[in-house]
Amino acid sequence: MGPRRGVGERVRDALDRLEPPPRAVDWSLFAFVVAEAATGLISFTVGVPEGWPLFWLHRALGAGIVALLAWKLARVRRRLTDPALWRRSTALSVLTLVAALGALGTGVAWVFGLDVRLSYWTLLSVHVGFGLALVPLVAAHAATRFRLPRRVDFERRRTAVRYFALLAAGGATYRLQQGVNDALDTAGADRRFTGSQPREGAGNAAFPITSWVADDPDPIDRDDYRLRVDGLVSDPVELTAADLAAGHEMEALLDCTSGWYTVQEWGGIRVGDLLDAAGELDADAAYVRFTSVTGYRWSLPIDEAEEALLATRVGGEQLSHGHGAPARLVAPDRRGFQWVKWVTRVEVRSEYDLGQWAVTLVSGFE
Ligand SMILES: Nc1nc2c(c(=O)[nH]1)N[C@H]1C(S)=C(S)[C@@H](COP(=O)(O)O)O[C@H]1N2
Ligand SMILES: [Mo]
Repeated sequence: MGPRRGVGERVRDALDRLEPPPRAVDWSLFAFVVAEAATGLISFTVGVPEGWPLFWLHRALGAGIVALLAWKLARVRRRLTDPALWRRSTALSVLTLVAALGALGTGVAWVFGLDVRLSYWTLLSVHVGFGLALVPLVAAHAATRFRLPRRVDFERRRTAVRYFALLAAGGATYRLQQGVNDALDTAGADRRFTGSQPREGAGNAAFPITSWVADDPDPIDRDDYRLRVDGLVSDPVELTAADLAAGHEMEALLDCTSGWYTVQEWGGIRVGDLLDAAGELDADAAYVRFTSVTGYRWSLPIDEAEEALLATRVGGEQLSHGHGAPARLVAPDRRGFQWVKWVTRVEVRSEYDLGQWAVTLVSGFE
């Protein structure tokens, strides 16, 4: 029996035992960062609860990066603190470190329920910014000191076990952290599986007005407004705002990728009924594309689209301009960026619209 040891010492011992060889740490950091960017971006498209493992993986990888970065910093510390060892590439290394700490710090703070806004940006958007900057930085940093991974670095059977342990520890940390949130009742406690935090209340004022990137059109005059329903239909039509007030209602949850969600009662017209107004569907009809007055657009498979709502009302009020008046798409189980606002065209199509991904990023720029 040795002398009793403190918790800190034991954690350090456990970390020492898990530590992979230096080159494996470096390559793992690279791989984990790429995996974080991938899981982070893909998670933007996930709105159904069955997608939860992706969010857990993102958190576990993040916790893994904390450990990998700690090992790495312990090893290269002197290259940063001793001016005699500074090279031109040191500046890049420091920049990469800053981006990594920024991404980790904002990620952890977000998980703890911190809900600050930096002017237009939520903490989660800042996290995304750091994360996206980190990928090219890590790639450039790796290129300045490029050493191919050797098989021996990863070969030992223990390596796989170590990585599994690392991810499991990451998952466990997150689970533990949830307990802390619940106990302290922080804003992190009632977030969704996507990490989004609730915005309570009903109607226009209850939730933020968000544009994905730069969309900011002038208000649309209700009397001049026309909605075109066309594409693979027998009788294309133009409808007025009054035509859309069909009295259909639906409760649906809007979950924005900038980190908030709201449950609202939406009113308007079922898209299936909207399409009926344009006659028969062509046999090739497979998608319905919703296009905004700004050009912003998104498509849904036709079966899903028919169940969606083109909303003119929210929480018993007329939809406000900021929230997409005269009409916006309500697409249950889809992330917020797919809920097209200021819809002026509904088009039935035979093909998937790959271009929508680019358009949602650039629409609104002159
Ligand atoms: N035309 C258009 N529709 C849009 C957007 C946009 O930028 N342009 N932003 C989307 C995003 S990112 C979200 S989260 C929701 C936000 O809806 P809200 O502003 O009513 O809260 O609208 C979506 N619809
Ligand atoms: Mo969003």
